[in-house]
Amino acid sequence: MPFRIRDDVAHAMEDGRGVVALETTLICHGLPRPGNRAFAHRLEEVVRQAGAVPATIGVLDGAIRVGLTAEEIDRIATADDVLKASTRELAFAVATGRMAATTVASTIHVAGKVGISIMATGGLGGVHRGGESSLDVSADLGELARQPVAVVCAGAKIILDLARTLEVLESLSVPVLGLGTGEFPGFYTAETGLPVRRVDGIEELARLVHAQRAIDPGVGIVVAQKPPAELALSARAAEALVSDAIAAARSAKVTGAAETPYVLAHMAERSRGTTVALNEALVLENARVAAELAAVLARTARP
Ligand code: PSU
Ligand code: MN
Repeated sequence: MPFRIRDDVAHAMEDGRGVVALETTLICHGLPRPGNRAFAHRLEEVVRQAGAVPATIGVLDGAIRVGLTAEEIDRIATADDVLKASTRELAFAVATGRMAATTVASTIHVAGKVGISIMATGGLGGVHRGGESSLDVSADLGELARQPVAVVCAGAKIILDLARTLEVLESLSVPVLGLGTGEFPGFYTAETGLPVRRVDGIEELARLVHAQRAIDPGVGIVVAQKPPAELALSARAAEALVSDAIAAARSAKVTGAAETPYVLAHMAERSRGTTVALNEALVLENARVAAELAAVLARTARP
């Protein structure tokens, strides 16, 4: 088995306590160094404080680690040559011993395989702008259609074509819920004008997750909440940053897996760190809510 589950994560799963899967692409390719390392530890701490066990997932020394140790988090957050591994890259990373960070797609793939049903992240991947001709559509969407994992996020990244992203999720029969909002959030901004089904409160959300599992147990769920209001950008401010960043990526001919990290880094630089503070704050908030959801689901689980 290429999966190595940290002891406390395995025990929590055996005892039916809440576990929250966390990804490493956000740590290694989404947030700038050196702050990414302390942030990864803080993220785990937030999950613990909210009553669940965090399992940060990544590939190290030829094994998929479900629950990196503190030392492993330090290694992956500071290493130079970390692969961004979507699901199809997992086997390559395991077979070659390459250090690899997992995306939403590969994190929920691993979570689904080992039986973890909640994940937290920042913003989902989706249909890229121009995706109708480039066919650049994140593997996050296809994986959500085949892993029974609820992903707590701030919607999908504003760098994408959000309307088409929602269309694909509908085609894939993946429920998209707005937690405390009827508008699909766009990561840096709450204002997208795109409607989603609204749920209010963790208890109502938990009932919905239970119902989904009973009805269509092979499929994931998107749980989207607004980015924190104190730091969130207006739609217009976000759009200005995004269009510049995408134009820069196009002229630098950055495509494929490198595009999202490039665009995020460009916006971080142009906003002088504003987007980084916002990104960190929204991920922490999503992790807290994911942990609360995991705890409620564990408490209300049917035997
Ligand atoms: N959320 C963040 N920052 C990130 C990501 C999510 O706040 O960097 C990552 C996730 O790992 C997601 C990936 O799966 O961005 C999407 O990459 P792509 O567009 O190449 O599929
Ligand atoms: Mn892509």
